[in-house]
Amino acid sequence: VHSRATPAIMCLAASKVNYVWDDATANKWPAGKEEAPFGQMPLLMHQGSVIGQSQAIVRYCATMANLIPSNPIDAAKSDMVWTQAYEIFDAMVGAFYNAGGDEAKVAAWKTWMEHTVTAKLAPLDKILAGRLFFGGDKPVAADVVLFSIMHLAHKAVAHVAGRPDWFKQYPALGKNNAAVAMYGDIPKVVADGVDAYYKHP
Ligand SMILES: N[C@@H](CCC(=O)N[C@@H](CS)C(=O)NCC(=O)O)C(=O)O
Repeated sequence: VHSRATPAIMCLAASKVNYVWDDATANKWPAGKEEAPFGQMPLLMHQGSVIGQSQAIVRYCATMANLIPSNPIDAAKSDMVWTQAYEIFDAMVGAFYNAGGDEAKVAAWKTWMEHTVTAKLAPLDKILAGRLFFGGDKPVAADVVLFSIMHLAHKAVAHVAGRPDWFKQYPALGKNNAAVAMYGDIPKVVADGVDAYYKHP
């Protein structure tokens, strides 16, 4: 399924870095739990090391994919943007796990869909400041991770009638999203037909 590993996969795809998406191990879970540093998925295995925590995995994959700006301030600016994007994801996970029953769950998704996403996008639109990419003339981790998380968000509500158009108020973010969608092998990941784990009921 597309979930917490997706932003890291998209970073590798953006720069056409080879990877193996081992969903067989994931689907045998909890068989691999003992090997996981924090007992959870996703995991990255590379050159004999096992890395847990999806955001650490994103940073490593973004490094491998040359998506981290070499200037430390530019790298921090990219990190702050993609960490903000994760707040959209985390709030979606919160709605998914809402324990208040069916009505409360739908209400939590409604709040996320109609308020949280746009509220989190508003400062990102200011930071983008009408440029095509957060990285200037080419995508950096900020662009790819934001794209990935909005892709997961769109997949989560694709079946919901009356879902909002999140980029309507933010045409520059919409253009950024459309440009990242065409970058490297990202179109292949977008079109892979793999379902999303977190979905509106
Ligand atoms: N903070 C962790 C959270 C990881 C997490 O919640 N993983 C869940 C799946 S989305 C998991 O492994 N659940 C199965 C388990 O805990 O055994 C990350 O971002 O990687």
